[in-house]
This record gives sequence, C-alpha cells and structure tokens, in this order.
Amino acid sequence: MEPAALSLQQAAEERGFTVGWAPVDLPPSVLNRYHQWIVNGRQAGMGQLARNVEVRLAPRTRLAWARSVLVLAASHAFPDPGKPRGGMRIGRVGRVFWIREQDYIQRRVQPHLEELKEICHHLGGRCRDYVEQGPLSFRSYGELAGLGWIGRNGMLIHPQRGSFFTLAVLLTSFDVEAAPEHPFRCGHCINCISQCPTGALLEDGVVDANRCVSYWTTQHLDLIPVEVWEGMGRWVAGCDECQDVCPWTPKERKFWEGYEPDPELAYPDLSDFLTLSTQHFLNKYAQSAFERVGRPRMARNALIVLANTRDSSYLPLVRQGCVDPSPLVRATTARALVRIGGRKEVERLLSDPEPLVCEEARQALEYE
Ligand code: B12
Ligand code: SF4
Ligand code: SF4
Repeated sequence: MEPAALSLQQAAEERGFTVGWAPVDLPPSVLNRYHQWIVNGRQAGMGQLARNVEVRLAPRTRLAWARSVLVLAASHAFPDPGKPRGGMRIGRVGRVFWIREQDYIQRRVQPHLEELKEICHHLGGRCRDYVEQGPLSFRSYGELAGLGWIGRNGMLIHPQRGSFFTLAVLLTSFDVEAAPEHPFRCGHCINCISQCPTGALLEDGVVDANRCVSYWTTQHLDLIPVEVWEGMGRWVAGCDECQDVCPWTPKERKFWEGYEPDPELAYPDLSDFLTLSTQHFLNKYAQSAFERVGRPRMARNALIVLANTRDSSYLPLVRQGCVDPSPLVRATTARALVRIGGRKEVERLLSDPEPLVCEEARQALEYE
C-alpha cells in the first residue's frame, strides 16, 4: 500500500473507527446482485435506489480521480439505557436509532471526516466522503475491504464486532490492493431467516424491502398494509430481530467515544406520538430518526403496536387517533380500534371528511 494511504488509515484508526480499504471498482458479481435486486422490485417504495444506478455503482463515472475507498465503521452496539418511568413504553426501536442521529453525524462523525479529508489533501491525495444513507453500496465496500462478510441477514458482519455498526466511506485517489476475501462464516446457521417476523430474508444476503419491518416503519410514507401489521409486533421504528438472533452479535459495549444512547429514544412513550403538538414533538425528538420519520408516521406505527397487543386497556389512547389532524393517523386508527375492541368508535369515522379514512373504517368494520 502507498505510504500516504497507510498514514490516512492510521489517522482514521486513531479516531476510533474500524477501517479497511477497497478498490473503487465493484466486481461484476456485486453489480449483478444490485441489478437483480432492482429488477425484482425489492426496493419497495425507495425509488431513489433504482435511479442513477450506473453512477451509484460506478462512482468513477462522476469522480474520475477516485481509485480506492476507505471504509469506516463506528459501533452502535450501545448498552441498554433502561426504561424511563411512566408512559406507554411498549414499543421497540432499532439500536441505531437510540441516539440523535443528526447530532451524532454532525458533532461526532463529520468533524472526524473533515479532519481525515484535510489529512488526505496534505498527503497529496483527493477525497470525498459519504455518510449515512449516501448513494454508494457501503456494505459491498465493507466486504471488499475485508471488514467482514455479508451474512444471510444482509448485514456486514465483523468477526469481533458483529453487525451493530454504522458505515461511512471516503473515496480517495490513492492506489490500494484488494484485501483478501473474508470467509463466509454463517455456516449452517439460519437463525435470522427463521426468526424474521415477515419472511423478508429470501436467500443469502438478499432482503426484500417489501416485507422488511424496518422499511415499513421508517421509509414508507402511506398506510401500512394490514398484512404487515402482525409481523411488526412491537417494533415502532426499525427492526433488529435478524441481528439480535445472530450468534456473531457481541455483548453490548460502550459506544465509540462514549456517546450515550437516549432512553427516550430507546423506549419512547407511545402516547407522545398521538398527543403531542407538532412543535412539542419536534422539540422533544429533535435530530432523531423519529423527527425524520415525522409525527404522523410515528403515530401510525404506534397505533399498530398498540393494536398488536389486542389489549382493550389501550382504548383511551387509541381513541385519540380519531381526532388527529392527519388523515393517515385517523385511517390507521380505524383498524387499530377494531383490533382492541373499539368497533363503536369506528362507526363515527365512517363519516370522516377524508375518503381514505371512510374507506379504511368501512374495510375495518367489514373484514376485521
Ligand atoms: C436502503 C437501505 C435500507 C433498506 C433496504 C435494506 C437492504 N438490505 O438493502 C431498509 C430500509 C429495509 C434498511 C433497513 C436496515 N438498515 Co439500511 N440501508 C440502506 C442503504 C441506504 C442502501 C442499501 C442498498 O443500497 N440496498 C440495496 C442492496 C441490493 O445493496 P446493499 O445493501 O449495498 O447490498 C450489497 C451487498 O450485500 C453485496 N453483497 C452481497 N453478498 C456479497 C458477497 C460479497 C463477497 C460481496 C463483495 C458483496 C456482496 O451485494 C449487494 C448489492 O451490490 C444503506 C446505506 C448505503 N448507502 O449503503 C443502509 C445500511 C445498509 N443500513 C444499515 C442498517 C443499520 C439498517 C438496519 C439494521 C436499521 C434498523 N435497525 O432497522 C436495517 C437492517 C435490515 C437488513 N437486514 O438489511 C447499515 C448497515 C450496517 C451493516 N453492518 O451492514 C447501512 C450501511 C447504513 C450505514 N450507513 O451504516 N436499510
Ligand atoms: S430488519 Fe426485521 S423484518 Fe427486516 S429482514 Fe431483519 S428481521 Fe426481517
Ligand atoms: S443469524 Fe446465522 S445465518 Fe443469520 S447472519 Fe447470523 S450467522 Fe448468518
């Protein structure tokens, strides 16, 4: 490896990242997998994943100088912060959302990336960073960088760190050699496939977003089809089922740089999503994934979690959804009410001014 690349790698490691290098050009097998995923419509409503595919998979189309990718992994295997007192804290949240993601990216990750870019320039290189939902295939680069293997759950798994980590990448102009291929270590295990609540794991490493709870709770904009409700169980944002059952998932550890998870995000009070004003919601959940998902969709998810309990003691809270300003919430409330024994209230929703709400109320009364 060029000495400059090695210096940059050391600088990244000193900042607490687990790192590896991959060549920028993806092999045909990876390109085919991605194309096949799109051809089969596995991206569900995430249309952006099907657009500009050539650029996504071949960054050199736009950044001709790019030669290599420094892959940076930061653990989010946080310790459980414990349930706060009071409130309806029966929903589950994916671990990656237990922190205020925007705050974390802006205050913790981005400053390091800025420094690394600076160092890269001093070393005579060019570079460009991508974080979070960036357009490149982070997991493919992670695999090619020798950081681990793509498990049957679709996650990049590191032999010591498991899969609870967030990836960022730095495209650079340095030449690097390909890392040796990491062995596939799933063996005969199929825990994730058999435990996925919605059958979203189709074959080795292929996730069908049309069935993935993480997709429905965090990306889908409209009503969640009734066939998905049961599988959502208690998940109100994201889903970690296929990682929780993985034997490679390590015990909880202190997070990178001591960044602490927020108990109000790990165990949110579901009544917040049905009762807080938009402003109050934005204040309480500022910079979190909940803010990104938005108050009405978090209320939609909370209603489904409450409905899945089939417990009529939640009726007073679910009833609040009947007067929600969002038609999405009122429509979801119709079905949720029927499931916990509130048919009477649903009849009132039959005369809602929004056709979507009336239709859901009618369907709920007829088919539930
Ligand atoms: C869209 C997206 C989703 C979608 C679709 C998920 C999916 N499996 O594709 C949804 C909303 C469902 C989702 C859910 C989650 N996501 Co997400 N998601 C993304 C995003 C933005 C793009 C992924 C993408 O392009 N998917 C399309 C598929 C076809 O491409 P791919 O995932 O890159 O997969 C490639 C590799 O698997 C490769 N491959 C497969 N086998 C092999 C073998 C070899 C040898 C090689 C070289 C390559 C290879 O082929 C595929 C195509 O090229 C990435 C960020 C990014 N830019 O990469 C985060 C990302 C993948 N998500 C992440 C996380 C944490 C999650 C969740 C755990 C969040 C949660 N708790 O709910 C779940 C996990 C669900 C799961 N089991 O995958 C992390 C994963 C970290 C890791 N350790 O792998 C990422 C990288 C975000 C980040 N910055 O860290 N996500
Ligand atoms: S995140 Fe949940 S729903 Fe999605 S593949 Fe994993 S276990 Fe299945
Ligand atoms: S649960 Fe088993 S099959 Fe699934 S990713 Fe982990 S080791 Fe592989």
